[in-house]
Amino acid sequence: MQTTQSTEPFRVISGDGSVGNHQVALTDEQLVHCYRTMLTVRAFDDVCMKLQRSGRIGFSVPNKGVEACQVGAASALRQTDFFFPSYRDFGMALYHGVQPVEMMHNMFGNAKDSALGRQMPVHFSFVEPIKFFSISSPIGTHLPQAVGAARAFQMRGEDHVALVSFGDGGTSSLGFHSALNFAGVWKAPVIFLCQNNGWAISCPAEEQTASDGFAIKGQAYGVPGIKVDGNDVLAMHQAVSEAAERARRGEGPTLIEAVTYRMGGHSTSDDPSKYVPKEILDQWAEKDPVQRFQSFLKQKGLWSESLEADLTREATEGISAAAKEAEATGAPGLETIFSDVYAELPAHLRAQGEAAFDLARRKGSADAGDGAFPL
Ligand SMILES: Cc1ncc(C[n+]2csc(CCOP(=O)(O)OP(=O)(O)O)c2C)c(N)n1
Ligand SMILES: [Mg+2]
Repeated sequence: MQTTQSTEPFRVISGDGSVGNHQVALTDEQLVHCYRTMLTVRAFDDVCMKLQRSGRIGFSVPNKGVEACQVGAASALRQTDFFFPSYRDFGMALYHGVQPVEMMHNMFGNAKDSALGRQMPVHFSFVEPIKFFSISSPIGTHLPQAVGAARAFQMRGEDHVALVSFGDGGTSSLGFHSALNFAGVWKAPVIFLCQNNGWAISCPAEEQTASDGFAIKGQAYGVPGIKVDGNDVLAMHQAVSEAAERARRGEGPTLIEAVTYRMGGHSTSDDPSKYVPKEILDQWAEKDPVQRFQSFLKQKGLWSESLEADLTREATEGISAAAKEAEATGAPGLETIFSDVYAELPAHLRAQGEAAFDLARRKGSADAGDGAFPL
């Protein structure tokens, strides 16, 4: 596997879907599940975009183009491993069995949201069926958290692995450097997954760093780096599997640079047509990860038109039903503003709470607003 900007990333599935002599490690059932998850990510994005544009939710983050990174990586890990995701990674949760409706509760910030509306939309956190840590808006803060968790596994003699996922922009954060340093020194069982999707909002990856790509940044910390085709589910699966095996053998962390492309906006607050060159977008559309994986499934004899129709219907109907259910679920109670932090509420918060409840009793609770979000 290669590390530098100037070399080609590790790839398994060619443009026509063939894999040559490569041994496919996933079962047929797992391969179809990868495809199902990618289609579900697209359906979730699509519905959320419509919900946001019609003012029913405040914000969303598109994943078009980066589905193979998330799904390939998740398919290489166990449900008992720990995920420290970025906001473009919910395919990892879907792959391991989190239900779309649980995600939709977060998008609406309702009473069934695991964060009770205290987080932004797309900032999911789940305890079951996987340990999917609360997504952090501040870029790079979750990398040291993942190393801390990995260090704890080591000290307790557990064989879990922590996977932390972040973007090309995330490599400029302080958290990236301190996390790689500690992980290298401790040989912590952590996988750093840098999804180089070409952009950090409107800053192109080539202006993000003067180094020869991102995988090479591990060298300074004694962490091996590899560069992988992030639009290739099987290459991602293999790279993350090998990194996880290394970590479980006690050989320490790996930095994986997954080369991919963000084919949509940064978020629903962004207009990428202002800065993404159309000809580059067209080139990446040719490498669409969902199409590539579909071509592979065809070559393997696993794809049919009826499978496509069934999976598409399952994804779109499932997400629409989830959105309806989440929209119909009430908002968290006003008292939840004050719960879950202190075992005993301090006097000043008690006084604030009483004032808020009194106001609500006299004036009624605030409604959900007009959907505008100040971001
Ligand atoms: C510490 C910090 N600085 C700036 C921001 C604003 N911001 C939000 S997303 C983002 C770009 C991140 O780009 P990248 O890490 O490449 O991830 P991508 O969005 O491409 O997946 C920035 C600068 C932030 N959230 N946190
Ligand atoms: Mg990026």
